[in-house]
Amino acid sequence: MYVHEALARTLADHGVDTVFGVVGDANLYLMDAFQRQTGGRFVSMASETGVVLAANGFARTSGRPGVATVTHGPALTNTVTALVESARDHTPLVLLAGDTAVSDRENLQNIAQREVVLPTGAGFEQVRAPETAVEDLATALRRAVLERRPVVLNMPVDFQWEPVDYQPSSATWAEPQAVNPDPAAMDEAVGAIASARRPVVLAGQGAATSEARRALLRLATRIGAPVATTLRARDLFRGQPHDLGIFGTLAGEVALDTILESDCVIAFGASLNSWTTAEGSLLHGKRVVQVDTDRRALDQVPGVRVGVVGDAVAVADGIVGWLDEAEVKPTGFASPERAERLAGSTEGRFADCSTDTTVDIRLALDRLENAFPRERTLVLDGGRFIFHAFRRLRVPEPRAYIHTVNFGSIGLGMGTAVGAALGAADRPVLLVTGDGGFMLGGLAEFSTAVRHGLDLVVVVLNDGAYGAEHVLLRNKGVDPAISMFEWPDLAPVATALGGRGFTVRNPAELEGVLAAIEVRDRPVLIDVKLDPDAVPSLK
Ligand SMILES: Cc1ncc(C[n+]2csc(CCOP(=O)(O)OP(=O)(O)O)c2C)c(N)n1
Repeated sequence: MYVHEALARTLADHGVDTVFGVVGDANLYLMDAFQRQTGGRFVSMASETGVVLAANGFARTSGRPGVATVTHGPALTNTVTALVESARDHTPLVLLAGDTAVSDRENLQNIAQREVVLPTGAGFEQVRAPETAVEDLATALRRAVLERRPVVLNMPVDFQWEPVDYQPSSATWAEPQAVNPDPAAMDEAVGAIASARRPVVLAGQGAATSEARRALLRLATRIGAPVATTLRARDLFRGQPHDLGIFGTLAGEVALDTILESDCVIAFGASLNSWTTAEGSLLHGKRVVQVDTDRRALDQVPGVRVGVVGDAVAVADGIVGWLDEAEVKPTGFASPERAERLAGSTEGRFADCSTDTTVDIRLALDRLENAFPRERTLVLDGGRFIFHAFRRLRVPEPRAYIHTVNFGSIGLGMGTAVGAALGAADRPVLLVTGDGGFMLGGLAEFSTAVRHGLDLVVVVLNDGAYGAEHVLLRNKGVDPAISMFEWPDLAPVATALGGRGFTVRNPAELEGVLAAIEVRDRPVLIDVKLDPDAVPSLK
């Protein structure tokens, strides 16, 4: 067997059935063998940025490591932004990158690949020799899962046609285990919680599982605490009467009042970053108990009084047990009145400023929220529209929300959406993007979605501008012309690419299109025309 065949076999041995890629001379035979000899699915993307983004989206929705492949040199440099995004997203992902033969000094595509990769935050594994290739791939897969980040496997092209004796290798790693907390830390935590009058339970991405949800709700009920999440754990408690929604700068009015009133925050698997805490102000003067499996996550925030290393379920249940033993009474903070205030909140209401030729962004999002299937995957690109989208669009569970702005880049939504659609094929994907982000990174991968027949609706909130820059210019009294664009009409472009394109200029057209997309037989693009001066500023 040749090295490229052994690598393909190793992917299959590890349960990898889908690889996203763009092929070139350094990964071509590997992908051919993967498809032909193992029956794997090779998903060809339009660009290498899309390759890594799609693997990221796939990993996010499927819960399995994403696998991607590119050839050497410019193909690898094209992945840099997407690698940074995936590294900051803590996504387990392996990028199989071809590399120029060491002896091939004059090769146009030669570049020091390790030096390209390391600043992105991704790990790097070298295929050291033909006979270590299988082991090196298994190591890359294991590292990606355990380190929760992308790992680039660097595969010199000259090894790939070397014969090897294939020895199946199955990298194994221990399953995640419950980490029981230190009794001394628990004692301190229980002390803080038992004396709280107005506690709130906060879940972050590290506690966004259904088991953690149940345990956190048991704790919240036991102590009479409203519940909240970070952005990344959004909608974990959806439907609960005391769900405050997102804790932080995105909190609604009643939630914010509740957070400000509270005297104790018990945070599970949340990094307590500056958005969650509004630069620390939301935790000011409160007792804070922070629970995380990773000790490094604790005590980074000024004012955290008690840090507990432990699994969310073990700690939450442990706290309940200790409180029961000490016969501590529940507080009345999660009162029926508070639930009523949360349910009856009128925030989000607005005076519609749609016209005959433009739609109010809030109306567009609210109608979309109601008309699009509830069981969805939601992918958001970046831009000023995102602050409206964060507040108005929901997901059935945290894993269905795909964040693409960990690096503050626009244009990463479309590639990510392709992978997200394949990772959770039972849910339609809703991608919401600005016109700038779509033109920067979306157009080419829309055609990928068409080629692979994905169930995807792209909504372009089209203000004909880089809205984020438009408002900056307006705020300084500068003519916003430099931020304005006369893009081609996107609906016919989407149709020409093989999808179905719709233009929405007013609320009546919006209704017609929302009815039309109930039946989807190919990727859809809805170009919603907005007035760039009528998008309210939010942060
Ligand atoms: C890769 C990249 N290039 C440029 C920027 C700067 N930038 C931030 S927001 C934005 C405009 C986005 O416009 P659009 O997608 O239409 O969304 P809108 O702001 O209009 O809602 C730009 C260019 C960026 N964040 N990332």
